Amino acid sequence: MPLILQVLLFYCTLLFTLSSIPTIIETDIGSDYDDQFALIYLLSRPDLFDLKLVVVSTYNTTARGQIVAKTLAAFNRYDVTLALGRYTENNWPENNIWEYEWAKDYTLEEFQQHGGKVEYDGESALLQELLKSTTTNVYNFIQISPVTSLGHVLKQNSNLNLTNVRLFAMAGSIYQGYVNQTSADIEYNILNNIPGAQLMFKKKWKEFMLASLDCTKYFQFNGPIWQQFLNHSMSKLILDSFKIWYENGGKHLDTLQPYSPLFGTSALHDLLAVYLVINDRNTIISEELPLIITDQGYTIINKSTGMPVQTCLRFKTNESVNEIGAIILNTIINARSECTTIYVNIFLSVFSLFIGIIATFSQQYR
Ligand SMILES: [Ca+2]
Repeated sequence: MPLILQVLLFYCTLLFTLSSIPTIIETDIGSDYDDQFALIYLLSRPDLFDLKLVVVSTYNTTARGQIVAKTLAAFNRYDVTLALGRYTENNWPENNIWEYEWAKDYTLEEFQQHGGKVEYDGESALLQELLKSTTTNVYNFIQISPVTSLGHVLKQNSNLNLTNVRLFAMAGSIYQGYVNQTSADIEYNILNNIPGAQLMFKKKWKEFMLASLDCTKYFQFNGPIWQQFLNHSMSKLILDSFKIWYENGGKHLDTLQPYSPLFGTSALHDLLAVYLVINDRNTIISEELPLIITDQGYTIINKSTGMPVQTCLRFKTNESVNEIGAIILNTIINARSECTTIYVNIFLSVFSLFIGIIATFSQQYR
């Protein structure tokens, strides 16, 4: 991108974030593709999200960090801090970071040379950011990962006040499980760290909205809205990374509808958690449920001990997912071009005014 456009994009983003809410996201980006989609959508809405911190969690957090770094760089968002959660070994098949090839040549050192900020103690950085929340400085917390970094922070700081933080999480399964399962499943984000999830569900938040499997497994975009997206030059960032993820192993996931880069998306579980911030009651049916996490990892209703969680349970009509998809894909397509256009128009208006004043003065003194 030319330097002048980068500068315009940066200042345009700053202009938008003046009225948006400070936001933290915890993500295990790279394994499933939905984290990448969620992050790109979040970065496409600087009017809603003043993104402060991205924490990467579970297993190879350096590789996940590189994917976040390359995405932030694409949006010229070197003001956002990238925080690395604990690096751990594992034997889970889900550790395959199929998207890594897309970012492997963009090191964290290069990101920092470009102006990016990296915190290598991600949990400490997360705690410090959460401590900034006050009644007059409410935060969003987007949780789209096993509750690992947040889980450790909650365990070590049991008195941490989060009543000024709005939580939007992808987790759990209330009535329906994965794909065609018509009873509840143990959802992956919970299974991967049950103690962390239990702490998150016990905590008192300002607000807690949940994207559960009951909704997210239906959250796939395809058909005309996807074809229109493919034809737009601004979709390149998603298509490049989506193709690599798909070919390296993403193609084998079990989903309700078939998917491929040319046909449509896999189930974008995490993207729904970000979309919930809008509180779109025209398309989403949710209920406030008192939820707890059992020691086995099930998400169950418990009226005596469950904290209230506004839970997505289904979509209003069969068309609702397509309607949301059109909104999200158009937002991503237009984000950077619209932002730049606004600033170019402001610049041209100011320039025209300046020329007009010069012309007026030159006539007066002729
Ligand atoms: Ca995730």
